[in-house]
Amino acid sequence: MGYRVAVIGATGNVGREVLNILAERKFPADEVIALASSRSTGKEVSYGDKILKAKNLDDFDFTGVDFAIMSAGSTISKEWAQRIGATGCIVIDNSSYWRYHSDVPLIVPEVNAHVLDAYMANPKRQNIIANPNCSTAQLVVALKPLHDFARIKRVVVDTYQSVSGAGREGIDELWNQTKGIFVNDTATPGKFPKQIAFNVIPHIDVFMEDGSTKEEWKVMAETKKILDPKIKVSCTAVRVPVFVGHSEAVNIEFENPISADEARDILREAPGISVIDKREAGGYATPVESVGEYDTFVSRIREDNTIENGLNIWVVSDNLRKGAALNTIQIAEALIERGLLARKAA
Ligand code: 11C
Repeated sequence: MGYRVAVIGATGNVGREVLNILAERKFPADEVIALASSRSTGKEVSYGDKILKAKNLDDFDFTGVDFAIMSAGSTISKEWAQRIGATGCIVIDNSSYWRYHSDVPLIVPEVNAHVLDAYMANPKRQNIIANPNCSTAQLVVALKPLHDFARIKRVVVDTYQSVSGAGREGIDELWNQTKGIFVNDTATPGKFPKQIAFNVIPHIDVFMEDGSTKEEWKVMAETKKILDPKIKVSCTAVRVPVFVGHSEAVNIEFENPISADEARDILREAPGISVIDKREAGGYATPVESVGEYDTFVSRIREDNTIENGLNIWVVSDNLRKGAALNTIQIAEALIERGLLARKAA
């Protein structure tokens, strides 16, 4: 008997990727159940060579389900996660709702899988594990091995985030505006606050009191929670007209010396990272190449001589995969590999 896995929000961009990756990685599932809101109940989604019909979340009984992977937004996660967790099912939540609760672990397995050991040993746990924001996930994968070597003091990150981070409507808006501009020179903003086709927008999520956006705040708060609360993080988050794949220009200040060559060697050995760093035209990763990949790509590794112990790197990843669906499945795999759940054979 393998595991029973419920995918909540199965008809959305991330939910579909969860189903694809469960099949690709041959996750030891005996049964995979696609769940959706009443509006999407009955829609068909692919799981490997099977077609699943989405069932209504409202009517579903989670008894005997091992994992619920939730990608249906904060409102649904707020309403459902504790209820599902109380049945003994492990909820792995993609929304931002539970991430900042002190009793909910926020996990990127390459960085802090060990946190799961203490969490699962706690009899008072709610069985909720949070998945970070996509921009944070790829950032901490790249920072972790460098932090272990030379201790990071401060990070300044500028993001270049694809429209798929804003869901199906984001993808449709870039497509429709691009066509609109060619056909009749019009681009009507809807999902995004300004034209996104042939433009960039320095605004993702709502504005906070200090002038930052919530996306920028998330990158700061989540990096501290996952990697090290002592690291100072400054972020500017920007939406760019790319369908899939987030990029980040990252400036890092370390306590101890680290050369570009040392950083390159460390990153080459690090889990979840591919280094593509030739100092020539095309010798770096761009979002287009990241699509469909599991790894986070690191390029343009160079010393920043304007500060002591400074480095610049360029980090690119598929935001729907490492930034969302893949990371949730890696959390489930980490729980199994670390012997934190009853072992089952597929
Ligand atoms: C974006 N990063 O690109 C966002 C999407 O907190 O999980 C993910 C939001 C989140 O718009």
